[in-house]
Amino acid sequence: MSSDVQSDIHGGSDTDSHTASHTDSHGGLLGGPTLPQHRHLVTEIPGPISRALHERKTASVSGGVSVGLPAYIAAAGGGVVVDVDGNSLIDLAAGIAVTSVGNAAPKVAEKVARQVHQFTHTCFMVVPYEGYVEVCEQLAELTPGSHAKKSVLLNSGAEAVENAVKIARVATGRNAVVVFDHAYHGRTNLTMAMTAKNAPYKNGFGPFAGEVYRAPMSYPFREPVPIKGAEAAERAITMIEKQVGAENLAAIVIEPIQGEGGFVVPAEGFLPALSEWCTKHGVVFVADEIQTGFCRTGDWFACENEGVVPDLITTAKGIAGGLPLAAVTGRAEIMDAVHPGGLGGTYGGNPVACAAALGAIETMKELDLAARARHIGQIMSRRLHELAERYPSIGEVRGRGAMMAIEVVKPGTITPDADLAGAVNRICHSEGVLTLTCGTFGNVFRFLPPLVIDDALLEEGLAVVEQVFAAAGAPTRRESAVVG
Ligand code: PLZ
Repeated sequence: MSSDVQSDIHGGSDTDSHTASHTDSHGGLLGGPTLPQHRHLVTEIPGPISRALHERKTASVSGGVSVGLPAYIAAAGGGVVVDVDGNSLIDLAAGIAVTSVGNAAPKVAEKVARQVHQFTHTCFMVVPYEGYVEVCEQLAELTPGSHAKKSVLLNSGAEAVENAVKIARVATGRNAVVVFDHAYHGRTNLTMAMTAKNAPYKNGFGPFAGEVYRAPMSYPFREPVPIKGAEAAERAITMIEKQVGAENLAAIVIEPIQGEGGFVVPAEGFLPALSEWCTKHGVVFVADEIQTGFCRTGDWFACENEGVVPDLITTAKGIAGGLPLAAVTGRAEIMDAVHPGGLGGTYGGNPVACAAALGAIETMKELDLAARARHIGQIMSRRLHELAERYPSIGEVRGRGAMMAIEVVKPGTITPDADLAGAVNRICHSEGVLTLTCGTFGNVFRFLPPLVIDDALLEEGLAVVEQVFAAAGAPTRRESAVVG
């Protein structure tokens, strides 16, 4: 990267009213909330320096690793990511719901810097350190339920899900695991089996782990006949009882709002009914809150919305402001069912990642980011509903807090329109707004802004999305009325 690009970014005089209000304790560093909070394009996207880097990527990185937008990033903070060509993009992705506290958040950067100078690794299983214990104490305090809780720390979401299954199996002495249609739980062998969507996650990677059973999800937009949450739960429970048998079932694993599967919010009553059935039959209810957790949906955890208290909860992503950390937290007696030495890994709960998590959690508390997520949700919901009024290609606006999406369909039907969703996504990128798609049918356009994004920037990002819908050729209601 050229040094003038760096000085451009850093030297930007544009520290106007859009600059994030958090104080800058790192005057000399790139990134973080010191960056001007604006959309500012100086080249086409990706620009020439990014394109050159991408050639090197193509030559050196496995073709199996694809990139949504090949704009290479030099700095990021607040609600922007700045690329090596000096373009400042509005971040509506947060690295897939990870940098909820913002990129290079001051408390995270501070604690990481201090830790990295003290020690970087001992392996907690060899000689321990306080940070790991402190993160587990925070998890016990923050996750739903007032019962005694314990945790194990790991490196990735998939690893947390794998460990939740291991723990549930030992605690129950049973093998089977139930997951749901449209679920996403990771890319390791066991979690591939738990993930629903074949391409790109599973295709050709089998054979998959056994004893994983898939139950019907509550997906209100796609129900042939509208049914209540309790009825959808009954449908899943009948399948489980008839095809698996409660006596064989170790755990039900479910995302309270599905992430990669399409931001599917189950009908009210679905989660509580499943959780109650689990309690009655000695089945471990595992909430996979890897994407929904840590303030994203407007509560510390999405389960809280309906008062569901999971037996185990998996977390990752937002927990550590961008450093790799994940956890399984749950009822002390379940977590302690595992024999000594049964859980672990070289890097799990690495001290630098733990320091980052403590910085991120402190930031969430101090800035009340759950409230911020609710506020962001109000802004997004208002604008996306306005958009849906205009464009019948938007079949549904859904989500909660700072986790919202629109499902793109052929007007007047529920037939997915992945082409239009993809086109909108690509044009948003070239207009300087970093967005993502998701969904089993690839037709869900989702928004996961950092929770510290300022209102003006968020509104601007959503205004671009609105313009892009027209540019992508989406028919308006009036046009489709004429055609149809
Ligand atoms: N459970 C609910 O959302 C990760 C995956 C992106 P890891 N989602 C983003 C991709 O294409 O790989 C996720 C999740 C839920 C588990 C995971 C897995 O978390 O940290 O990616 O392993």
